[in-house]
Amino acid sequence: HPHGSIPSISLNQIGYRPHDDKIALFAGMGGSFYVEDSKGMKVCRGETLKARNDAGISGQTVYYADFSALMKPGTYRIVHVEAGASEAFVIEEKPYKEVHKGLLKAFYYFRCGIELQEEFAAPWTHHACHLAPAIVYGQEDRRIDVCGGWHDAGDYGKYAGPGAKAVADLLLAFELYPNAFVDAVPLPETDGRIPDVLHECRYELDFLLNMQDEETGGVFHKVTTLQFPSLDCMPEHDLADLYLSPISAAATGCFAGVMAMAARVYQPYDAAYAEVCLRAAERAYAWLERNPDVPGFKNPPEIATGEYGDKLDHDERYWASAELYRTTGDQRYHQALKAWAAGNTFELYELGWADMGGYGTIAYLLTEKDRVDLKLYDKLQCGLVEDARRLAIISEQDGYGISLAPEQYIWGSNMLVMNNAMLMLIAHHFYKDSALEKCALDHVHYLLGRNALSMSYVTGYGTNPIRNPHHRPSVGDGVADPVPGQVAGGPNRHLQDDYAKVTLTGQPPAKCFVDHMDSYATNEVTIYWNSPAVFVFSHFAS
Ligand code: G3I
Ligand code: 9MR
Ligand code: ZN
Repeated sequence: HPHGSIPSISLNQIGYRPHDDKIALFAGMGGSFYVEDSKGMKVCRGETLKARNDAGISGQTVYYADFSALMKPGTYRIVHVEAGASEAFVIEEKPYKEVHKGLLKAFYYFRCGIELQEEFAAPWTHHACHLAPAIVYGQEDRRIDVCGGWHDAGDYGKYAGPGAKAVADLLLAFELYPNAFVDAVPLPETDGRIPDVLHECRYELDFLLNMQDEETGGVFHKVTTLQFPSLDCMPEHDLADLYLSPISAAATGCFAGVMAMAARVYQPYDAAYAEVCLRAAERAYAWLERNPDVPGFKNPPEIATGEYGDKLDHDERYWASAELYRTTGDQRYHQALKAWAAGNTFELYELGWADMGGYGTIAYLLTEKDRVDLKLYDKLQCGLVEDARRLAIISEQDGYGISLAPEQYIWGSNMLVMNNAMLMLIAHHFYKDSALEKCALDHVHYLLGRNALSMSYVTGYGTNPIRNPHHRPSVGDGVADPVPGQVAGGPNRHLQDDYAKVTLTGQPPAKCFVDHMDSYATNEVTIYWNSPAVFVFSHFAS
């Protein structure tokens, strides 16, 4: 039989744990299959059992090849008797350990303002970048040093909201799954005392602290050049003036949330730093109180970089009060969060860069039970599990076992995939519902190749990973392989870039993805697509 990958077999390209369900998917064709070991011995055989019509999402019928009975650790291929064989995958106790580490290491590669040295970055090194102080937009003679932090994405902007989401996901992963972070990444700061994930988050938190206006306590929405540089521009060559866009309530609210969170998490390791974070959170909160009703952020006319517009700041204010309450126990914050929760003006379970209510809800649900309003607590907990179960029900109907409706294959759909898995795992944390855990794992399988394109959406991991992300260092560094461990945006049915328009018109939603560097609306990478993936993989790696 022919070896080599054919696109109609899709599975988790890294592999499976011995006791997990193991299901490969055949697109458009059922029939007999067998699994062979690395010596070519057939170790199990079967018939595809059920088929799911996935017409509205991937445009095909999907057949299930279940080889869950195979539990012996080893390296295998699955062979469809007519279509051919998959690439090799493993069955082992901890198959996701390396990819988990890679997803976290990606944040180091996103670092700005520091040289990425050979010892930690080889071969993806670059010089220190974006070192000049930034001009405050509208106050041209005022400059502020906001060096450091992570680049947002394939571009070199640094945006407060997306940064706060990314840090929040990583800190939550550490709070819920500390065992997943025992090994060193390693990083320049690795000291064997403070877990590396906290070193990495501090790199961004220090930057965010500089984004807080010393005069008012408000937080600048973003710092970027006026225009995006060319796609092959290395960060150290991006020398155009940097501008701080105006302060926004959304940025200030999520800054307060993530700083209050950091104050709690860093307390046992560095009490002085925890204090700095808490003071910053309180100053941001005071700004919010002084500015109860401000318009949402819009790019100033000269600034053409990512807008991250957000019309509604109630969710960020809710998150800030929930986190400050969890950290300080001050009833003032408790009253505020109860009022926001009762207001019904925003979603309580969203984990996006714009809709952040979920972080407030999670903070409250993780508060000691003797400090909460039990009625509200129960309401939020029931709502969370209902939402998670709703996602699991959608997944049961889906050809590839995930929770996205057809209209949710949008820019950054892989964030929704990982956010949904994260929400299910948090519900599982409270309810120990193994169906939710299994469903979250199906989302892992999707990200690592069990999808309509049989592609791993994580650079450097899996047998058929994306290779050409819209990521300036990966384009400009002269290294053949892209920077590893980065999650691509994923299928986007709205075809919002020219390359996608030309190549993908007419494709079903889940196939609106192209592994080309010009397709920024499907194949860019960002910190906040990586961060929920770190959370989810932490569960399965710990
Ligand atoms: O949610 C709506 C949906 O209700 C609607 O039906 C659909 C139809 O247009 O759109 C959905 O909104 C999309 C939105 O993302 C959802 O978050 C918009 O179309 C889409 O344009 C928007 O894309 C954002 C994109 O910037 C353009 O603004 C992405 O979320 C966001 O991740 C991305 O972020 C960029 C930064 O601007 C710059 N840095 C890189 C980064 C990643 O590409
Ligand atoms: O490279 C930019 C990418 O990081 C952004 O996410 C995207 C949307 O804001 O824009 C990209 O820049 C493109 C610009 O919008 C249009 N001309 C081509 C640019 C890519 O080379
Ligand atoms: Zn930089």
